[in-house]
Amino acid sequence: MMLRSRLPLRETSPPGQRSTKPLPGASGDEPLRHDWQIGEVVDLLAEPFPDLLFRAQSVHRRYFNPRQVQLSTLVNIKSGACPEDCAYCPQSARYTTGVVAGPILPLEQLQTLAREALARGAGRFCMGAAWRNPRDRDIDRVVLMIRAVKEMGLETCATLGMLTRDQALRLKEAGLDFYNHNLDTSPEYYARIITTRSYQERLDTLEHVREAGIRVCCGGIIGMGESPQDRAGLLLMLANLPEHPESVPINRLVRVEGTPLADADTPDVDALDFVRVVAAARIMMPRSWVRLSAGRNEMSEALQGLCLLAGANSIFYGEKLLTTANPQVDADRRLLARLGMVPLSDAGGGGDAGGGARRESGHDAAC
Ligand code: SAM
Ligand code: DTB
Ligand code: SF4
Repeated sequence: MMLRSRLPLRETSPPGQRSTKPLPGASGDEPLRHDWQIGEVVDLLAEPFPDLLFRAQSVHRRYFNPRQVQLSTLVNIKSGACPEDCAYCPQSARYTTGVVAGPILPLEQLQTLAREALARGAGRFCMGAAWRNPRDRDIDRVVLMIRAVKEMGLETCATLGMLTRDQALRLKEAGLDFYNHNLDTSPEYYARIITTRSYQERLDTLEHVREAGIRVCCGGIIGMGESPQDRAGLLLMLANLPEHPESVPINRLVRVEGTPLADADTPDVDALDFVRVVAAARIMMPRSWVRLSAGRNEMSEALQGLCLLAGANSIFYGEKLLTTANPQVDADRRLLARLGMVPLSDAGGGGDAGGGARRESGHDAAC
């Protein structure tokens, strides 16, 4: 089903090809900030809801068409048996979660999945692996996958754990468009969640990716028992990076049975507080694609709609994330239609996902 908007969708282009004509609600351009202070981020998150959402929407309309939503499909190319101890993760070998460990996916199988994603209308294909870090021979395999997926006209994204400089360069040479590596939470809360790799190691990988010329996808998880100060700390770390990540995934914790966080004595994140984080991310990183990532399956459609109003403009599309459930494709299409929103790949691209992907390939496009 192709969705149509009543707005002339080309009025606002993705940031790589920004239109000079702002949409209603937009105001003048402001320089991007990289000097956020923790107090002002805490205050931003606590702003009265109407003011916070108005600010977020105004910023959103300055850089994006608020009716367009970018769609990415996620595939687990290597499942389970990960040596890391991330307390949220069903793929850690340290927890019994029912995830079946498997070898790296054969190339032919990956190609079939990519073809299916393309046919469903995804513009981008993201390959995830349950690795602390890939070995060089793993990179050999991923290089072949990246080439194959790119040949289909899809943009490529990978999330493989920590990378060395050389590995990042090899992925770039293969044609990788985006690399996802999350900070997950604030530096202060981090040790409560992961002990097997440091915050600095994550920052080092982000630097290697950036230096290799790959666009950065970096965000975190909300709902792991962190305080408002920690949420502010995560947003501050993201926005104060030397360049804003082109894409900022905001995950809501999916409590997977068997992981330490499944039964942790920590409250679920309040729905409106989650929206506040999305809005603050939009305000602080105005040109970035803010992705409403894990946790949508447990959210009402009204809450997802509110997140999309607060400045989220990208989702994972397809019934599965890496190991957990995501909303059905048809349900997502219906939700966007009810909101009067359109998948980016349909917006002026005649439903041609490849066309959508090409139009997004400016510096700022989402992963
Ligand atoms: N192994 C690689 C790594 O850790 O960078 C790549 C895959 S890892 C699953 C990618 C991200 O998924 C994590 O950094 C985390 O932000 C998110 N994630 C994993 N499990 C999650 C869960 N149960 N709920 C929400 N987000 C989750
Ligand atoms: C991100 O920030 N979220 C995605 C993607 N990057 C790789 C992963 C979510 C995983 C949720 C748990 C699972 O399905 O295993
Ligand atoms: Fe391994 Fe990544 Fe899961 Fe951590 S988040 S346990 S590194 S797969």
